[in-house]
Amino acid sequence: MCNTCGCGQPGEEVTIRKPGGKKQDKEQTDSDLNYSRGNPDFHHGHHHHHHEHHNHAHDNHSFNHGREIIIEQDILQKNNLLAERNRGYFEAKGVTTLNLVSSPGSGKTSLLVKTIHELKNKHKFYVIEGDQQTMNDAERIHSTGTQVVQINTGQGCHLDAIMIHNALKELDIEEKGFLMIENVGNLVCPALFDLGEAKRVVIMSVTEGDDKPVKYPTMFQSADLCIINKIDLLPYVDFNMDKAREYAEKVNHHLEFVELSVQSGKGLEEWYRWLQNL
Ligand SMILES: Nc1nc2c(ncn2[C@@H]2O[C@H](COP(=O)(O)OP(=O)(O)O)[C@@H](O)[C@H]2O)c(=O)[nH]1
Ligand SMILES: [Mg+2]
Repeated sequence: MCNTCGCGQPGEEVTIRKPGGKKQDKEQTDSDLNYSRGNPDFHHGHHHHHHEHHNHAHDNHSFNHGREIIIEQDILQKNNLLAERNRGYFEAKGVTTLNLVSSPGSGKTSLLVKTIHELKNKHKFYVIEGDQQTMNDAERIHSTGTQVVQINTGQGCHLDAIMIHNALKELDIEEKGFLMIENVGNLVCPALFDLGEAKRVVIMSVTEGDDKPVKYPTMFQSADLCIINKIDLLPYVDFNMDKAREYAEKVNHHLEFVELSVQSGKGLEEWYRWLQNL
């Protein structure tokens, strides 16, 4: 279970695998990398604080609340340490890593598939897909001929640095390029977990409403670029572009914007420019 946001089940397993294999195949199953969220190393600090504070025997509400904060800080601190290790690895490999975050269905996978199709002759891409269940998105990326690893988080609502650390063992990064990490569709918890990325990209779509940035400010605060997708649907939905950008700028005045439609192709050039200028 994730003590930070409360997602997941105790002892639940995260699965990391590659597409293209026969899932029932013994060999494939053996090569699958499974590990428990209950990683003893990851929870060691939790135990330590538990005992340390129990000696004081103040078992009241405010004590419990204080302990929760300590556990949360401890887990995020461990995550940040591992994220820094991932970041060092990316730098050494010459890989520019992006963490793509959004609500479910805003178009992360569609954008990735389109981007890879259009830029794969110029740049090498690697992809890590995060979803609670299924290999669907990894299969979509695999069809472009790009190396991809799928992380299934089960009940977990976000990727963390240890999952990326483990997924990297399954990726053969043989040349410089871009590593695109598609996070689990969720505008809340992924904001808290640094994966070691160079840039964070938040994607919203015009069907979601223009007030997302003020409803989920942490995600917009921690992002470098905000893509506003599905502008082909603007004539049919009640979405005020100026308001959306104003709300987002209010929580993060450094935020850059690209308005685009993966479907019509409008605005994609600007996104490619941003990407290739990193
Ligand atoms: N109209 C329209 N639909 C889009 C666009 N981009 C993605 N979609 C659709 O939105 C749905 C969700 O897209 P997907 O890429 O799976 O979103 P993800 O959950 O963020 O990865 C799919 O049915 C896509 O075809 C777009 O620019 N315009
Ligand atoms: Mg997706």
